Amino acid sequence: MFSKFALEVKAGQTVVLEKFSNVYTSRDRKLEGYTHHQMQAYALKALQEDEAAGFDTLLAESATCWKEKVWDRVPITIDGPEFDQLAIRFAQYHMQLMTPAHDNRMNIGAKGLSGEGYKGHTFWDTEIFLLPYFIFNMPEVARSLEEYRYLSLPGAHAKAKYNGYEGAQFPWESAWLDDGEVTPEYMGTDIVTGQLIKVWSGFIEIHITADVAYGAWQYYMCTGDQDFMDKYGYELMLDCAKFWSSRLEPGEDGKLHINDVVGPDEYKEHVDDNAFTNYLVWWTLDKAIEYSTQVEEEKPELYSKLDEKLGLSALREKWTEQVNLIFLTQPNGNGVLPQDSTYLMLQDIDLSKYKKQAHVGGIYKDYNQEQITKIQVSKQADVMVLFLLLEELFPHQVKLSSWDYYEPRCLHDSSLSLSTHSVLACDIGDPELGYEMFQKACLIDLDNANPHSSDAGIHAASYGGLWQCVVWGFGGLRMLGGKLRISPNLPVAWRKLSYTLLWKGQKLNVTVTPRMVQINSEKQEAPIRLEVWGKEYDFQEELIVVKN
Ligand code: IFM
Repeated sequence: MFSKFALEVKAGQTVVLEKFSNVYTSRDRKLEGYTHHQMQAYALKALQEDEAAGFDTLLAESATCWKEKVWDRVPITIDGPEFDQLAIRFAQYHMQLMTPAHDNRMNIGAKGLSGEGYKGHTFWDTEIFLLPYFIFNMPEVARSLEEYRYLSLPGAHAKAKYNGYEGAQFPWESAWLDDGEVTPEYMGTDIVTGQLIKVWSGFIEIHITADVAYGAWQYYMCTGDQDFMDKYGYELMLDCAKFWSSRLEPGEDGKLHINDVVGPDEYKEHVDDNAFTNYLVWWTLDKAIEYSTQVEEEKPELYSKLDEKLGLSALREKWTEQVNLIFLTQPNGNGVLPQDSTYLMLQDIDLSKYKKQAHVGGIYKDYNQEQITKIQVSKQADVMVLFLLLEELFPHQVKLSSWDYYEPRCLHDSSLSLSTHSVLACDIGDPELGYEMFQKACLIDLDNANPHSSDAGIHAASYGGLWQCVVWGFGGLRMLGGKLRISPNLPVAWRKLSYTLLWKGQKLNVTVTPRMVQINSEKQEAPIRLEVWGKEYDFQEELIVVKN
């Protein structure tokens, strides 16, 4: 719809044009049952009210709302280069704006609300990159995102059934609740064959089903929201385990394998035993055994409901037989954890041209996907994400050797990659390397030298990643096996960092300087146990730890 305005202005005269607009859709809960005309009337009335209030009033109201809901509620202050502060605020701005916190039938699109890339679909980006920000700062929003997954179970059941499996197999790309899998089947043209490229993720990038289970658990561990678990969480996690149990394949070695998958590193298609996938599947089954036993003992009514829905008793027996047979790859002689059964044996080529590339995806100009799959080159963090999620399973030396092995082979062609590498660099004791990665991650959408990188929309998950760099990497925050740890690692460019977090409903203010961490609890509630720089503490009001 076009509007034309004509007016005469004198040279030097200022003209101010105020435009009021609003958007309503038939999916808005408050417009349910409205006819098209009723919706139009509703929207028009709202516009007239806005116009009557005037631009300045609306601007002031908006600023107050942002201040109360975001800047005062989740204050993050970096005493260091101004750009770093700007970048984290830009990340918070987008995370707030793009998250449909008002409606649990919706989730976050991979491009937020800023562009049409990925058609607004939701990926693992939510659970692994964005959810932690909300869990630690706005748990009610995190719960809504989790409820979306629960409400999407019918689509996940349909996908599992279609593929000949049981339980819930979550779609790689997800949209409206009952849509099920919405990943496009083909995209782009193969430079070698000239044919359309098949998008295998929708068929075999199956780790999403473990990521969903992990997200629910992380939410529960940090918030202690038992109501969520009773209504949704247990069922969600157990249904995921049910799928995995039916997906495991017995091998000739007596182990259970997961063959023909795409792991997080999408440059490797049709691989067997992707480490990230297998370890998280093992973790999901382990948790399912623990929770189904616990629910049976402590909540018999809930247990019989879940048993009726999922067939829990027989399942637990199967899970117990399976869990220790799952093939879990072990570090090689150099301490490197193999990403899958073939990666370390693939051809090594000189990647310097692509490591220096100005635009992502340069390797596709020289090789097609089939060829890339045969080269030791990664699109994004894979084993590194595993180290982040199940940190306590892997020794320091394995993380170090694996970082040194995989990072030079990783092109960071996905915007999800740099932040994980940054956090891991801090974990292996190199915050300067972490800072270098963080600085690059800040530029993903903010780089003036690369103005078209966001044409299809901003890179939503990278904003959760930036928060992880600042608060998890440099700020040292982590939930590990249900326990809180705050072991900061400031880069030299930062003199001080402060942030807040919610731990089981208690608000904590954290201030970090290079050699000190101070943690204050806003209300003196239950004592909190946490680990700081390798030592355990219990505190109620204030804890100050100085580094030796
Ligand atoms: O989920 C990601 C994936 O890991 C890499 N390609 C883009 C997707 C959406 O952000």
